[in-house]
Amino acid sequence: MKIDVLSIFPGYLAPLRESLIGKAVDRGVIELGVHDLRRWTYDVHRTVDDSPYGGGPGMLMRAEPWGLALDELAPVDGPQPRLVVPTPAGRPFTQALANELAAEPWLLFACGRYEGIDARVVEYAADRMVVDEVSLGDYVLAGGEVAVLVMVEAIGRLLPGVLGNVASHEQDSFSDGLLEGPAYTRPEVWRGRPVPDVLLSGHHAAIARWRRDEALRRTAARRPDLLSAVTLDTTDRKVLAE
Ligand code: 6GU
Repeated sequence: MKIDVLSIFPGYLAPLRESLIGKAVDRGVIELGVHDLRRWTYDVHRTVDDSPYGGGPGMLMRAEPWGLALDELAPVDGPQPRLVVPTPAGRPFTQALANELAAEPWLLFACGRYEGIDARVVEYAADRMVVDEVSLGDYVLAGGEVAVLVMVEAIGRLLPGVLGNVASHEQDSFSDGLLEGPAYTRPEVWRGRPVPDVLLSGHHAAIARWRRDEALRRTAARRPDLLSAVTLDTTDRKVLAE
């Protein structure tokens, strides 16, 4: 997968060269390009922002550098990326959207400051590429860069060969619509706290049932909104009624 990122703070994207995603970049599974938007400014001060028409606080990003950058990275007569624009005004970033984006051959992330980018940039891009304005949640970040780190990590770990253990996708929180319950490793007793007996029993069906019960209880306690989308059988309902 090709991933390009446009930002006025390219250094903010350095963590994409570390750890799991960094290894995928080193191995060529992800072809990463991080680009300084100021490369497409031509005034002496390399200006990327200006005050909003109609007044109001803060600054907006000017359309001009964005237009030039998009035209150079994705020429109009060539293949087009899917453009992802992080913004608190976007649609929610979910595991389902991560799965969908992981199936794309080419993603281009456009990082703006939170007051945003001149609205004509997204309109202009949408004439030739699929554009998603995406939000991580109901809070405001100072810019899109950290959101891109989050999204690229969520997407990158889904790419074939990036995670060592492919089966672990199927056990992720959200893959069955529930939060994952607690997990334990050695020692069997730590500071007086034992691992739940069932996990040492070797009884695989009982372990699976216990894990489901814990996932159900945790989801009911922390994210009851998720339960309406989950198919619950009689056993599940009994556990939740306890
Ligand atoms: Cl994706 N971007 C910014 N700038 N702020 C956010 C966000 C994204 N999601 C929540 N807040």
